[in-house]
Amino acid sequence: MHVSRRKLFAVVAAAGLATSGLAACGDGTQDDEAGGAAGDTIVLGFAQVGAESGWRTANTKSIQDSAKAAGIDLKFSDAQQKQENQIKNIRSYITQKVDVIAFSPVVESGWEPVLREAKEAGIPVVLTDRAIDSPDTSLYVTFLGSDFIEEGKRAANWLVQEYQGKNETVNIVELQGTTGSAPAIDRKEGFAQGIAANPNFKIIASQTGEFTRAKGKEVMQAFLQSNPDIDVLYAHNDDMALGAIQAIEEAGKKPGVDIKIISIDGVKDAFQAMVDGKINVVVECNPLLGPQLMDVVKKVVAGETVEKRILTEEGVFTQDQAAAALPNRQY
Ligand code: GYE
Repeated sequence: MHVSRRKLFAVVAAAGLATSGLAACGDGTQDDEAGGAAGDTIVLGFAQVGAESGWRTANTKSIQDSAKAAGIDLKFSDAQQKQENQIKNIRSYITQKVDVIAFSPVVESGWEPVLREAKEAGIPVVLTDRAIDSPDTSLYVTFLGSDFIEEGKRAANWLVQEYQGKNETVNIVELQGTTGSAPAIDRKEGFAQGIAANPNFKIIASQTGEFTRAKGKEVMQAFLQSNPDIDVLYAHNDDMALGAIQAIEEAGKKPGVDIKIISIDGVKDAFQAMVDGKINVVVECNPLLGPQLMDVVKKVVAGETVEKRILTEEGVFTQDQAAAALPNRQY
């Protein structure tokens, strides 16, 4: 009997079996042709969040480059930070009968219906970069990405060290990422946990800057107008921090000195800002998920087991390390 990759996945998944190498022999059935590629070529549908940040640009490039290198036929879409678009794009991959769907969920909630459709069609789904909040973990094969709570804690740890032994109030403003997204929720929470033990740390304003430079600048301008006494900016990503730097300079203050800046991601522009003394610390979040994603996709198609959670490894960089690290930054 001829069994397509998708049906095989459904069978393996339903039986809860981990079968190695079973589907390694591509079958070249019509189902495969329907995926848009002939024979053994794996077709991957990737529903990207958007192009909101330097991190995202690097992430997209990594996925495109590594699909090419792995000989995987990539169907790519950009949802412009809108969940409705992303759902539409995922549905279109289901209709096209791709072999695997991967996506970076713009927000955490509201994915069950479309992921159930994928499951019923026997198409495995891989979450990359951002998680969903559904308790039904059978809706996806694995989640590949960073630990955003840990990143928030690392950001807070730097602050705790910086003010160690000083008994003064520290007024913090926070630029949050996209409302409802895993990195915005978790980076907020991790940071709050990290500063909780010391009541001197006060978050006096916290608002979304949607992970973009333009919005980061706009919200920082508003923060500066209503709060004359800001000591620290905690930005959930570099782009918002870079936008905020402009607002701070336009207000006649020195970023990195008058207002200390903590950021997350670690794109080159943020390293340059550290070298220039304008950002104090960057918690790294690695966007180069492409190679790991292609490995996972190949394994899933081959019927091999993959870990339910694949973590990426990341560091923390301060101004004194920035100049040495800058030439080697890949994004
Ligand atoms: O930090 C931000 C991007 O989901 C980790 O999304 C990602 C975040 C990243 O827009 O720059």
